[in-house]
Amino acid sequence: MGHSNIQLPTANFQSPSNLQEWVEEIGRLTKPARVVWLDGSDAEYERLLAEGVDTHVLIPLNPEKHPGSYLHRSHPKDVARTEQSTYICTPTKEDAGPTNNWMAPDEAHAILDRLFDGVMRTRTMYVIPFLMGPESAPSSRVGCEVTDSLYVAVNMRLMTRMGTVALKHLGQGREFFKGVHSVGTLDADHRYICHFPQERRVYSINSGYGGNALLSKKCVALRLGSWLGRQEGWLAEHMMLMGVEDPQGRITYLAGAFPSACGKTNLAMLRPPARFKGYRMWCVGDDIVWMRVGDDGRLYAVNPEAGFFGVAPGTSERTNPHMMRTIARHTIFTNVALTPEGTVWWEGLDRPEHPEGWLDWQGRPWDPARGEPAAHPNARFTAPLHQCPVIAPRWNDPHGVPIAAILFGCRRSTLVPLVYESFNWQHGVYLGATLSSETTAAATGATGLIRRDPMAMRPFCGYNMADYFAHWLTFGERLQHPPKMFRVNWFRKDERGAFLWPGFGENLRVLHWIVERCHGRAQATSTPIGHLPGPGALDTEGLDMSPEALRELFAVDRAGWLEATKRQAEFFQTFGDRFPSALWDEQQALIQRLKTMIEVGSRK
Ligand code: OXD
Ligand code: MN
Repeated sequence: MGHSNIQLPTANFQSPSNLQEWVEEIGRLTKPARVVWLDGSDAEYERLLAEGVDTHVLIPLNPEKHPGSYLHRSHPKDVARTEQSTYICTPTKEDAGPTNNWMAPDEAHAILDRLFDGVMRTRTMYVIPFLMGPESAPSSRVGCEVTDSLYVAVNMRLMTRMGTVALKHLGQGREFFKGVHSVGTLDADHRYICHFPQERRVYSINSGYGGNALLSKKCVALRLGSWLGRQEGWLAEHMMLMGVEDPQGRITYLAGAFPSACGKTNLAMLRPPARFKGYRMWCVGDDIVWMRVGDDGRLYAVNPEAGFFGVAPGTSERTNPHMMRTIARHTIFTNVALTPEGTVWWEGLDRPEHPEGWLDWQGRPWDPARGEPAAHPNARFTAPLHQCPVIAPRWNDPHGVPIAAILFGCRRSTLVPLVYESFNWQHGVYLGATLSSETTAAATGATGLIRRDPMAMRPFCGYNMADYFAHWLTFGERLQHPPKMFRVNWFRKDERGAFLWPGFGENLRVLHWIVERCHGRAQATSTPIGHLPGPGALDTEGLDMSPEALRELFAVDRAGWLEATKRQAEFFQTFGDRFPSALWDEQQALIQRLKTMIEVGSRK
């Protein structure tokens, strides 16, 4: 890298020497034609957008309908996270555990050194310092991503607190997360997303797609973050974070882990149905939380991100009116359909009245008769958090918000009731560790298969999940006032395949019961699997639901659960001796309770 082509940070943009040295090291490897340090200013963002339009990376949308917004089309084979090319590179395979792909650090570095050598020779290398977490928060952490993708650069501007603010936080000589990304040739056969937790580094090559390329998100905030959290005594989780304000003005904060594309975003900004007059919902985040034990022995959480990278299909005025406001301006859309008026469209938005001249997500004329979707099922939007009309006033609070309840949600058409509460923290960890869900389009591979997804973290835990469960257990011991923990499932179906529960805004009925439980007011019935809403405790008035459907939603299927414990045991066994015995004990206790179910007075 000749010094002549390095655009040095300006005087008011002093980068610490350890950061400079690292950027130079990556420059020597990737040999970019140009290096541009990003400061995060508005003017710079406008310049990048203009460059994106000139180079056809971004298509400007109708400025009246979508002010400041753009469409990007990814390579058709680069449309989702690719877990098969994602590696945890710890010194031993056991440290990565059975749920992760593992590669020895030396072997991974050798492959990456070869692939990255000169990869940016004709390209610009953007240097993107970013801050995860609120400004001035001791729990916030700095990272830096270098990338040759302008799309990544503009997305990082929306997703993180980026540029000068991060450098201010970093100071001299402090540790930071290091991310190196190149779109390379987009060759899926040589795609690698490699994490080196011990080095706080991640390298990603041959994909430009969100979760593979916006390294702050899954790679840093979750995979490296979870590893660091274990060292330092905190938790990095795949959770939404919201506040439920009651008519008295009291806000109760809930965090919820749900697998990808299972409705975290819709839940985090739910609009209360008419029945809940005086209630307001406040969104703090929709995808990631960092949680710590506060000085008062309570659980506190922040959203380390500053933007939404949400799934477009299915988002509409009906399902998420607040998100529709959020993405009404300054938004980057990826892989949605384009109309001749310069507006965007996706399945589930509304009924396409006259789709003449529409282009599908690949830019091809869209013919609905062909039966192919106009938008990719994993099409996305990127928008800043502050545009959300119900963003929580405390979303930037350096202390975070106190968490009263943790939800573990899944997408299961059978067995798992609509909602139930754990007996205590340890049982709650068991509910999280046994989460399983039907797969969605957020990752490549078949959809609709049941896979085990503990705490919704299976694709995102940067170390052996047995150690992760143990970390959850000891973390809980430090909480003098632990939150309550719940399992929820909005996705139960009847024999004909129709959803039993209306979902969306009506989920507030479930949240209401949860909040009331947190304040010691709602009734519950004890069953072998946990506390279910007591008779009449869940408000179902005005719902068009048959008594059979309701019964079904709260039934405890003894044989089904006994069978489920066998699948759980198979999973637990994959961790060998490392698996915490406390969770085996929880399972044994459950089996005992199920076997004596009649005596404990359950419904079946
Ligand atoms: C996401 C995911 O993009 O979980 O948030 O895939
Ligand atoms: Mn996610």
